[in-house]
Amino acid sequence: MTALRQLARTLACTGLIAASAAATAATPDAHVEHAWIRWLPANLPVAGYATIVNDGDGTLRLASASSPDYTSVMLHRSRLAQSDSTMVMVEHLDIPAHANVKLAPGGYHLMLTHARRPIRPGDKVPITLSFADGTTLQVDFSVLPANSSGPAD
Ligand SMILES: [Cu+2]
Repeated sequence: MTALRQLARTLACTGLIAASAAATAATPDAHVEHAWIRWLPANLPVAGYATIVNDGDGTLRLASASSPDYTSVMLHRSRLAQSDSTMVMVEHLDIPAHANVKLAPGGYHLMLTHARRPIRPGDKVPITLSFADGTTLQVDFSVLPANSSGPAD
């Protein structure tokens, strides 16, 4: 690669970073681990799982989530009632200070419906988590096969 092309690339990257930083709201003192989606065929609704870690001194309240790849992203909780499992909508999810909350099969999850593009295992789906204090966190969720039990560590 010539020096000029290298410079052009560097400038393009810098511009991109500056533009996205300006468009993004403040981020909370938190991070997300093990973000993944269990892929299902036939454009069925899929569930997103992750561990949200609150690194801050105050409770963080997850208020909503959205993705450019799905029309709707809802916060759900699975409940095992007798032999069958039901899902209920959750208004918000509190992550205590210096603690984490796991979104995992059988419990809390993000319910993603109506994919806007064909989604396959191996894809990344960006999801923006919005918190009650106005901060947002954008996380890439890895799309894993239907029989997966989560990302390998
Ligand atoms: Cu659900």
